[in-house]
Amino acid sequence: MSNKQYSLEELGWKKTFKDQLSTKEEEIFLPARVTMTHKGHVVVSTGDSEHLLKIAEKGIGSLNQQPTVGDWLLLDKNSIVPERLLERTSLLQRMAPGQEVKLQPIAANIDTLFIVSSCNSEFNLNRIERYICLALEAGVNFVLVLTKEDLTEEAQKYRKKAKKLFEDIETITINGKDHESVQKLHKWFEKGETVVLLGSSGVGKTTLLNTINGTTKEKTGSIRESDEKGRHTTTTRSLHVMPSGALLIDVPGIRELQLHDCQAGINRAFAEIVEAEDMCRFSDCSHQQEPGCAVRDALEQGTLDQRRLDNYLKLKEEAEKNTDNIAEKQKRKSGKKNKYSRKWKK
Ligand SMILES: Nc1nc2c(ncn2[C@@H]2O[C@H](COP(=O)(O)OP(=O)(O)OP(=O)(O)O)[C@@H](O)[C@H]2O)c(=O)[nH]1
Ligand SMILES: [Mg+2]
Ligand SMILES: [Zn+2]
Repeated sequence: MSNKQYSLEELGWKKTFKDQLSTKEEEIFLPARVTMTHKGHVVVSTGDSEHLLKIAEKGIGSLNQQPTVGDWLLLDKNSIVPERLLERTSLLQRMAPGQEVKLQPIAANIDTLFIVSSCNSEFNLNRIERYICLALEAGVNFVLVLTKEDLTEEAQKYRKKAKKLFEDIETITINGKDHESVQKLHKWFEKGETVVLLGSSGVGKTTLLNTINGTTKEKTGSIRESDEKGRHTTTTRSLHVMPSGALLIDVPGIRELQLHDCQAGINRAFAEIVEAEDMCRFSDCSHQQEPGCAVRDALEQGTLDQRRLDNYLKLKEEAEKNTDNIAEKQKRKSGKKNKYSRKWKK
């Protein structure tokens, strides 16, 4: 963020956050929004000033969870130590990449998710469906933004394919480098509204941010010619105040969006499959050999799409497995704590 000063409202402060503070708390605490997260630290802004907070192994100050970009914290007015993380209106999270079983918050207090994909070989229906599940589960509004329309004759073909993924999904094709083209997104940029850009590396998230801002301030990077893959240019999550007064969050390119605890989102994203499943004779039908399988019937009649079915089954299994693994880990953790407390009492 720049050195400019903002009011809390200009940073996205709303009644739902204010309502979480008692009169006493309003006196002693300063609300601050997380405007940047990077390895080991977060930057928060109170509107008047910015502060860098280190993340210790156990979190920051007395917070019981790790803050992420978009979060609201209450800081002690004197010491600037964070005391409390305000309840989020929404949270986008995924399984952390790597071997360790843990969750990673992506962004919090989001009004709209821009699922960014480009009109080239990066475009992938299965991947876009993951993002749709994530948005539906988190209860945030979402829009599909297809960049690089200027580099192909087939932008409308991509758009048509994408539109079929979900009823009424808003799908906008743009040239992210062109100021006029980007105007198509303006209705989501109302003052105080928070929009997050998510997508693979190289799809043009930062380019879009710069064009909307009318600057070249944030670093962008070319994609590889051989496979059109990005080079993971952006390495921090950051929140920016747009000229319209909206808040735009840019995030590093996502390699893998592994879903966690996403059953409701998946069911809504694949409603036609869930509907067919309900008509299978057996409630635990695997849609393989069972008699009276409505899903196989629908496939044969061409009313269900095999690709969507395969992706649905895959996402469902993955999300269930991840949910179980996290629950298992939490159980082990709380078991450990109990053991220690027993030891102390002896
Ligand atoms: N022609 C054209 N090029 C674009 C468009 N959007 C992005 N680019 C180019 O695509 C490349 C990647 O853009 P970035 O904005 O760095 O992509 P990113 O999504 O931020 O990538 P990461 O930060 O790695 O996640 C750059 O060379 C941009 O100039 C577009 O709509 N049209
Ligand atoms: Mg970027
Ligand atoms: Zn079946």
